[in-house]
Amino acid sequence: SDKKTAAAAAAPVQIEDDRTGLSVETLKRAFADNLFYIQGKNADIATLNDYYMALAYTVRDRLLQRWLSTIKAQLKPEVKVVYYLSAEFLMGPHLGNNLVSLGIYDQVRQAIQESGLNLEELIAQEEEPGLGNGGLGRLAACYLDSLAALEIPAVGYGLRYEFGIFDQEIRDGWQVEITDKWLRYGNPWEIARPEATVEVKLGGHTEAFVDGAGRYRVRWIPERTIVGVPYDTPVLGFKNNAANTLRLWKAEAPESFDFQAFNLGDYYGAVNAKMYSENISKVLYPNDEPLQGRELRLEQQFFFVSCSLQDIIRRHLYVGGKLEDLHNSAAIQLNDTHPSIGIAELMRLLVDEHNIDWDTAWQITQNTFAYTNHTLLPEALERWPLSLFGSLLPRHLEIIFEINRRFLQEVSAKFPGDTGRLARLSLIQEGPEKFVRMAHLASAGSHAINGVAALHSELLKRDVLRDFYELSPEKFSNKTNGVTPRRWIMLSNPELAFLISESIGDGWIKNLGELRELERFANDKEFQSRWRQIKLNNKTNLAEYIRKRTGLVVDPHSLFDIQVKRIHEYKRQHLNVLYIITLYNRLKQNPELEITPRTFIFGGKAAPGYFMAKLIIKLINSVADVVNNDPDVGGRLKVVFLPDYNVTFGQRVYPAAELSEQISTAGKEASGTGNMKFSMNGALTIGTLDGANVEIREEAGEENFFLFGLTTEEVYALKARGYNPRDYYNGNPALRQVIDQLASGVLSSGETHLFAPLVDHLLNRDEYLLLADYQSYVECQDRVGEAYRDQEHWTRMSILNSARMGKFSSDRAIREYCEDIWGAVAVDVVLEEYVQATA
Ligand code: C3B
Repeated sequence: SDKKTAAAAAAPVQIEDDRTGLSVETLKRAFADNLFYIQGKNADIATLNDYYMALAYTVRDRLLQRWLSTIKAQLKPEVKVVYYLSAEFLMGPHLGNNLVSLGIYDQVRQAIQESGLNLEELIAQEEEPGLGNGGLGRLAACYLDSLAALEIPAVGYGLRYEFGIFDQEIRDGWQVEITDKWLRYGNPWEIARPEATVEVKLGGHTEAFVDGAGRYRVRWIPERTIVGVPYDTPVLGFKNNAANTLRLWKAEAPESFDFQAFNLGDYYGAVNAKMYSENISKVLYPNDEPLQGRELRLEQQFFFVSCSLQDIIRRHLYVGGKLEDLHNSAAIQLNDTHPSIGIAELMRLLVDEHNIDWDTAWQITQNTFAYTNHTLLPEALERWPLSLFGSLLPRHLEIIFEINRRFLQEVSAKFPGDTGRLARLSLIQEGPEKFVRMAHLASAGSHAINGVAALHSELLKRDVLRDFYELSPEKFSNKTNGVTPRRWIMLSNPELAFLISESIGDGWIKNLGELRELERFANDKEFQSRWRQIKLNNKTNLAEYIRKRTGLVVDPHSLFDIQVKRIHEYKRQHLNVLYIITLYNRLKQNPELEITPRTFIFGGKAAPGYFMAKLIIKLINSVADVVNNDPDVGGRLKVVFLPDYNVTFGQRVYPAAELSEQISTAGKEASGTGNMKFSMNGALTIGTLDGANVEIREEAGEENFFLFGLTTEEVYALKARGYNPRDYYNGNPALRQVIDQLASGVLSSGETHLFAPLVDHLLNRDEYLLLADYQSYVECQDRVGEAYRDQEHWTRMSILNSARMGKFSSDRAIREYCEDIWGAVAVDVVLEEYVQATA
């Protein structure tokens, strides 16, 4: 210890603030301090979660300076801010990502290790905020990451659901939904801002009046008022000074007590009103492509949109802006139609509350809003019954009628006498029951409309929004989706990230196009073997996780063939199952058959009310039972359904995948984004020409992509001719055997009726053309199995896939939005010195 003292004396004295210092010593001290003073625990009684919280606060302290400096840099009249309005943000766990963004992963790992703990274990403690269903919510999260990485001023606005997407358990092969109590142990990443609360009105009726200036005006006499309280979460840029904000609204009652009712002794009635208000942000609707919305869903949409627009206007006025110039300081993006009521709400705020004339207000609105469409499924296009809409938002319905009246006048002027077109374009769908068409409201009220992959944007113009395209072609563009390489390579696949950086430098993290330089190594034996070793390590980790979660033992040397995404008929998980049964039948017929050993891994949630999707989960589990336990199979095939697929689990899955299943019916998947994450991490794709698959194949090279199935044109043509799935059943013995087995009960412990609805669908309707694509899929899968035997060639294809995915960075997508739609530019953030607050 004499030596130690001498060393300490020799070292320069370093004074670091415990809240900002980044040395291992300071981090350790801050960590211990937070455990004691914030969690109120010491090592004797601390749980793993206490340690996680202490670390989260340690990291939070180290990002606050960035956050406040960013707000200061952006709070200026000349700055244009992007407002991303989305009913869903599927952010994933924050801790690991924030360590990556701050560039302090290594110091923190060491500090935690020297404190006698394991960083990975603490990271795993975090309960992920599951405030989204799937692709749409995760896209919003990737876009916030890129906005911050590019230092674009941006705010994500959404709902602070008390219960996010349900946790999924599997019991007896069936999905069971468990409430997601993600806030149970507190959320160290959010800060409530009750001083920025806003009021939202609902219900009631409207009254016309003439104001002092003799103008005709309308006032809304609402039935109830709800209060929106903002909760802010920082979104860090990667190794820069920017920290944007995700602002989520919680619904509260204006007063916790109705004193009138209380004085009359109606205590329960008073509390009831409070509960009613708070219901609005209680729970996320668990449908990814919603069928028919409920009243509460419309209340949710209006609630968060109204809060956000009031907030946007407040900021604009605070920096001294004039409302006439709103579009110069605000670009509002509608993430699908869920926030599209914002068009009518902004009109109401401008015309009714700020006394701006209609034409000016409409100019401002159109110039401010832009709309992204995410789906072609007709049943997913939102529309609200007029009666429901009018009773909840009477003033907005009037405004929509007026927008529609003027809009249809324009249409008549451009297409005189075309009454069919008027009916098709109208914001109101006529019929015995009338509806407000939200996609039409969004399209009419925006200056830009985009799809999320090249094919999807073309189909939008051709089908779903054809009349809007013919009316205003200049509004339309494509913005192919992207994903953030920070979370989906750096954080999820650190070994691969290390190898890449060692080989080509680390510029790829901010400029994913640089991955191209990996092409040089595609044939390099030494590089190939390291590439393979990393994949094997990731597979071994996933295998261990599978064993812990399900008890199943899978072989890390088998081909890991993975399909993770929401369960939906159009995504065709059951086509994958038809192939598994086909392989199984071949092995039963000839147990000596040489096949490539495979592990089929599935993950995904079904909407609780979607019977067929739930039956598909049961099917996967039933087939797993049979295949995994048959001695004739001898372990060469394994089928795994991993429960509770979420972002955290995705981070384990993509790095371990060798084959990515992207097998939707052509023309149905708008884009897909999992397809991009798989490919970046070196998986090969088996897929149809659907969504972004088309562009992935273009980039990767057709020789590095397993293509099968009908094209969109062929799908249309076949349906137009009259599709009869039974023709395929009758004409294909292997297929007939599989379908017959489904019907017979051999795959469902003798329960013959269990899969009857599935069989019935496939044989009599088969809307998604599984039987038509079956043979092509089987042959393609067989080619995959063959190709895997040549490991050198497979590895080359794998390297080339990663090398060529630069296009699918969300940074590229966000740059395109900024340039073509938002007109937003980067704002440099200068880190302010920490200044002691004085009274
Ligand atoms: C999804 C689509 O199904 C995906 O193809 C697409 O990649 C993502 O959006 C992101 O654009 N989507 C969704 O998750 N929820 C909806 N309501 C509509 C589309």
